[in-house]
Amino acid sequence: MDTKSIPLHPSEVTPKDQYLSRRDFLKQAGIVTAGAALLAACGTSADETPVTPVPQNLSADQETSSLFKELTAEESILSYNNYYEFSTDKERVAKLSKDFQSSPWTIEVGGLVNNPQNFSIEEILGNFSIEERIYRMRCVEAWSMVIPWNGFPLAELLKAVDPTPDAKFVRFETLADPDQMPGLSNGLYPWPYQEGLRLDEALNDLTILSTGLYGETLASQNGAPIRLVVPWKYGFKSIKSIVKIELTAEQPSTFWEDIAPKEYGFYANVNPEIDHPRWSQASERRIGELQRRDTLPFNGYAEEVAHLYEGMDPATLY
Ligand SMILES: Nc1nc2c(c(=O)[nH]1)N[C@H]1C(S)=C(S)[C@@H](COP(=O)(O)O)O[C@H]1N2
Ligand SMILES: [Mo]
Repeated sequence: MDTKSIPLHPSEVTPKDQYLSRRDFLKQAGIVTAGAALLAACGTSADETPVTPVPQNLSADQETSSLFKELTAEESILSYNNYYEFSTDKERVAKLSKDFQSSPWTIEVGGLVNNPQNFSIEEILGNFSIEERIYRMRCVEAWSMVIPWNGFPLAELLKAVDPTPDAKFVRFETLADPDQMPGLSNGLYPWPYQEGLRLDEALNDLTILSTGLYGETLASQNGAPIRLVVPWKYGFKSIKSIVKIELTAEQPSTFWEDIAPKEYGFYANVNPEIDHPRWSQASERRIGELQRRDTLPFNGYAEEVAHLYEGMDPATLY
């Protein structure tokens, strides 16, 4: 994928137009990679200065440039959130998570690995190179966004801990701190929030750990300081504020499958043809747009991931 850009770590919140002009500035300074420069050249950028493309995968670039035009406003990404540890009310999460302590932070990575490690967030930012990935995000509730994440492939972190041949799945866990997370007092939910991927899904290049979006450090409501992003699956797979990653031999339990196994499965691949028992998944409401859009198989990433499920019954992949 040529969606990579340079690491960006500004601290203040920047609206979308400033983000776009900052990208332009970086392009003029000659410090964006070819993929990002090309998408700025054919995207919505005000500066139409031609750039010299280098040979690369054109279909990936065309894809990226069309998504660039669809970016959801940063304000919406920061104010409409699912994060049940804080609230089930999407519009209250930002306020309730305002004082969340995401530093110091350690992620424990272990289980079936030869080299278990605890990483501080500073070690993660220092050891892995942060790229930009513009991805669609499709919630199982049938709304969607397009988000410019900053992060790095989960595969890089997994390589560092060296999974043993017995490792077949990856399990993730969110912090569960009742002093900071008022939603945890709801004892109906099986805290801590946990998620899982098959190892080959976790190693796919589309799967990232994100530490920011719109070039800014990740906000609490989006899962600071580090969260998973798996763009071909419903949003609930993209677990926030991760404290633990464990390689396992067995398929792990997941938060939503525990609660309602007939409604939310382990795979949760976006599929417009498999309806949720209580609503259709054929179309979606893109936040910031008036008309609904058709939902795409694998959320538009079939080319990259459909091969992972060859021979499996799609009815088991909801
Ligand atoms: N720990 C945790 N992770 C979570 C959730 C949650 O409630 N708790 N909600 C999920 C759901 S349903 C969605 S759609 C996305 C929303 O991510 P966003 O608020 O950053 O857009 O986060 C996912 N990750
Ligand atoms: Mo969701």
